Amino acid sequence: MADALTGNVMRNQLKFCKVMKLKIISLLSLAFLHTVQAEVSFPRANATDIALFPQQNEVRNRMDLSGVWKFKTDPENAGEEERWFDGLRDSRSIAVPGCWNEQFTDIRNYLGVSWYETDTYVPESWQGERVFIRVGSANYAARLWINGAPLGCHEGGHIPFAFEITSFVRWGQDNRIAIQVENLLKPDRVPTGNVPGGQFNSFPSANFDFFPYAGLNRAVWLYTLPRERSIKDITVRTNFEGETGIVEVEVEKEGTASRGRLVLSGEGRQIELPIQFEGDRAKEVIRIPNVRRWCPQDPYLYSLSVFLGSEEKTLDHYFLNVGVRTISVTSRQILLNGEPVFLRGFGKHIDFPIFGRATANPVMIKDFELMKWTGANSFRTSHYPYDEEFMDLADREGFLVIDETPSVGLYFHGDEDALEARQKMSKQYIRELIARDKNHPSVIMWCVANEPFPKDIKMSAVGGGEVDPKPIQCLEELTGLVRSLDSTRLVTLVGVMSGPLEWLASCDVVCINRYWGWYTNTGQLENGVKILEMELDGLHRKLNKPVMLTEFGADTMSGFHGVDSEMYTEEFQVDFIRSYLNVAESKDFVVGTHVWNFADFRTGQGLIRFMGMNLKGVFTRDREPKMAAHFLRSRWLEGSDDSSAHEHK
Ligand code: GCB
Repeated sequence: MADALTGNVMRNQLKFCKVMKLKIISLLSLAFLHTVQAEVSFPRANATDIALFPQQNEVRNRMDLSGVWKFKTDPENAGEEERWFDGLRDSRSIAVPGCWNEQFTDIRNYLGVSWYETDTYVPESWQGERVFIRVGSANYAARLWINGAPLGCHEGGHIPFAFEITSFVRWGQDNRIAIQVENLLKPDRVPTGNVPGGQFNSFPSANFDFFPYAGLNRAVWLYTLPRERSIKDITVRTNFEGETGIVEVEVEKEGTASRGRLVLSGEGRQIELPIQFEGDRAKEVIRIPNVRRWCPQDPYLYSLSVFLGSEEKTLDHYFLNVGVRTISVTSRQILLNGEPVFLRGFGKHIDFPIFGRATANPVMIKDFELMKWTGANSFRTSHYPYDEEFMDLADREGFLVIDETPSVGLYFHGDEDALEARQKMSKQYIRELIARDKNHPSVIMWCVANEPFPKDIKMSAVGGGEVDPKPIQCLEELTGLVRSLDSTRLVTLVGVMSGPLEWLASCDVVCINRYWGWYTNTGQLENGVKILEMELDGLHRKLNKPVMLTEFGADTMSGFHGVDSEMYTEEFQVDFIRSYLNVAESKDFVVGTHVWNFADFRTGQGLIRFMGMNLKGVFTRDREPKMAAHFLRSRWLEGSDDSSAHEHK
């Protein structure tokens, strides 16, 4: 029986791969036409400059530059030579944050060079401070000018970058900020695009399954730091000794200050401790008797203020929320505060009509509301880091987050230089993401890649066979880098269906995406679920680690019903999700189930994406529930398996 199933699996996989390889359109030449190269005059952003989000307090200032900016596309890439950074002519208006593909009617698929410009007044009162610019996300590559002078560049979307602009500022006057952004899809970028023989036959030719929304998708800030002495970074690590919470605070500073203090408050108590620097670092431990532990049922946050200087004279001050919790694994469980926890929730996207992938705070609030409404306690930031506000909210709402880098669509064959460039980018993303998110109690696991793709997927369908050591080495480098930067959290990468299990060996939790009964064994859910069961047992037997289903789901047209549970009907989606949950929950080594996806989302155009949409959401793109959302609520929140009773609530 197992052999017959395996044979069937192999045949179906071959068919799947052939379809995927059909009609590969090579747009490489177009991509390279517009290659923008960094020069000496454009220093690269430094990952550590994004460690602390801008704050307004008695010593720091910040200014949100969100609003309507000037915008102009530059398909010939002539702007730099023509000095567009001195002032855009014949520009149009664009909202920042916002992606250009959704705001205009004529550049939906345009990913080439574009220019943004705004003028901003910098008050005289800021003179004497250090002034920085922080760009929340420029997808994909950006170069900045201030008052016509080149400032710096950054590569990689979905993650902030910052530059000091003090020496360029005109105090008490308007200052012109020009940002050039381009989002060309290339095999040496991460995520990858225009990959010969790539995974997705779609237009635009992304090697990933979501629309490559381009532009300034998150807010741009100006902010100040005290000139002579400032706090550069704070790292908080938490633990317990019995009922006492241990909060280790490491502070990194710049400049001459030699001391400061920590003030932690919560539960009506305040604990104050002096800190003394050795070199640029100070480390102190705060002990909280009868500590309140952060967890989904009680996401309690203590307030921590870090001061530089003396009580009489504050030189710098930064505030953080602190959730006291631990996270660890055994061979069958994830332990939160030493207790087993099961992750129930979703793989998500940041995606909404007109906003595209840009910050949309009401949508963010709604998403948390709806996730709580289903009874979810967890989500993955598939397939890129989300906005800082999103992570703050996860802390406050008690969600357990798998925080993912943008390394989706990785592959390890072909051009060596491209592989090296991708590996470098994946490492850069890890450094940036950990620098940005390391103090969020909600983040329990870093994910270094989604579905890295083997050259010959059929070879490794059931494990065994010859395994190429190169990908394993690349992936181990990534998980190793995470461990060297943060030993207090778990690390994983998410395995593709039929990917070699050897690739998953360096993970703390074996995370897999599975679509048996959808992409293979199409429509035959019963067979699909049998394979899933065999596979889960095999994975745990061989790797002896907890396993998590990070994706499973079925495209479903909202309002589409059938007497028979057929593909695309709401009934099929419920059956699919129910069958997978039943199998997963019957295994004591399965530690979580994330349904793919929380909501329908925009993709490129392609044969398997009707109307350029992935329809696997349990909510529609505008957040209306499908039957599956009611089903999950019954199951997760009310412990019942009856979706029909809740259909029309
Ligand atoms: C996957 C990918 C995800 C896709 C999904 C699908 O395995 O990780 O990005 O959207 O499958 O629906 O095909």
